[in-house]
Amino acid sequence: MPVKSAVVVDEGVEAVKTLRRRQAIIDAFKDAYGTYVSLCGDHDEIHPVAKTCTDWFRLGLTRVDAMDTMYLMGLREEFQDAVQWLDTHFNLDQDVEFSVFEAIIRILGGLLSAYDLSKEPSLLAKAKGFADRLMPAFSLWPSGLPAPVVNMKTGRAHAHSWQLSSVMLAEIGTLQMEFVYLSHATNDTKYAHTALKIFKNLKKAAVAPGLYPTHVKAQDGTPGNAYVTLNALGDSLYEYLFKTWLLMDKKVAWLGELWEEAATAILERLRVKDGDLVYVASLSGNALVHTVDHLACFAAGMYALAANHTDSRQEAERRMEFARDFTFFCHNMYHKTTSGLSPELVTVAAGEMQFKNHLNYLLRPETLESLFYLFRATGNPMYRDWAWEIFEATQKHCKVPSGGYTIVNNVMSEHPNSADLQPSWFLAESLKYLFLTFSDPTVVPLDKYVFNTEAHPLRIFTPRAAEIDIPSS
Ligand code: DMJ
Repeated sequence: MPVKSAVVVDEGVEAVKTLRRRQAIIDAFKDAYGTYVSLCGDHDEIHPVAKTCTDWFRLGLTRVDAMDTMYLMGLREEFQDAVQWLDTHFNLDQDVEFSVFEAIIRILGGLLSAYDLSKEPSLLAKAKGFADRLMPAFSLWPSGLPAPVVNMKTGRAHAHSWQLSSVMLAEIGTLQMEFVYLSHATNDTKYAHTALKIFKNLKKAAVAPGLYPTHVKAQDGTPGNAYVTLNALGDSLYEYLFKTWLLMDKKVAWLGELWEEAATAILERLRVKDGDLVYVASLSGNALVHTVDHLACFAAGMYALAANHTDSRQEAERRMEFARDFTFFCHNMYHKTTSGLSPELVTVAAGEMQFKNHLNYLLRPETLESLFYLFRATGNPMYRDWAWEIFEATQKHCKVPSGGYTIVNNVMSEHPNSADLQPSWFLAESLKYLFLTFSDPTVVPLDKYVFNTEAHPLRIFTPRAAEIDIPSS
């Protein structure tokens, strides 16, 4: 009996601690969002120190990106205000050029997820209207690969001026989730066909089975270089191969095969163990490059989720082991710095992480994302404690006294200085993954939802035959 009651007390203490932490995360969100709305609510992002505003879409980006987070946190008044704001301000007839990639993951993904959770029909209508403005991007080249830039009003699509003949891997492979979901929700197959065709032709771009280079030739989709990475430029293509397959309830077999091939190749060719450190290197031709971007830290969570969807028990264990080891690596990108915040990247030499350059912290989500998946997969409270450490370091160094949060420079300093920007992904992703890490697993259950790369959860669905039957032309 005494033993049993001791356990009960411990559980109670743990539950109170979790509740307190969750509330602190909600308070941080309210501060970040409230500061944005009061100072820059008609703009995209805020510089909270200077109290100035930035626009690139002119669509209230931070609000759109943050809507599903507020919905999940139970901030329904804020959510309804956001729906109303969009009804009067979401104007697509604006002569602005923007990144198709960013538009899809943040605006389209944000609208679709907010629609999925709330079933507010105006959000789906806006998502469809917005996607239609992006469609000209897919007609610039015979390959059907998207042009990286489009003008919202005129539909003029074009390449980046510094890179006319090729497109980045992440830009061609980070739209399929949003587009297949949109087709299913609107019963209009054109988005799914446009998006799936890119994956259907992806093997043309491979430099080895399952490995794709950061640049692909825009005209015909063949390799533009021989650099393979889960860092910037490559990362989310691999994520979308896996998650698009999951989102369509694993009904598209060829997509599952593409993912399996990539998942295995990454562990076989890019995984490195050096001393206590396990990480994903990049591949330049046949040479490994031992630089790990914070961005790549999403891969730990991806493999934890993938382990649950892997038929071979041995391979599932290998994936889970990598997930645990790489999460430990990403945790140390924070834990070993002076401020407790991670730099943008580390290099690894002789079993040690080197913190030498790119020492800025951009309030990025990827490590928190992996900690969320690892906690869901294992229930080990250590992952909650690691997530909390990051939250505390953020409170200490990134919270702006007058309101909001900012990215900072020099994480190896005891007092990193502000670089004055509150990125929309801090509200869309970092705070959402934190909140979910301290919530019950029934909040966004992983057997019913898949998160896009901007942390927007989309509900798994069974595709209609017409959605996955891609015309051959
Ligand atoms: C986000 O926009 C997305 O997570 C994207 O996949 C990568 N970069 C940022 C956050 O770091």
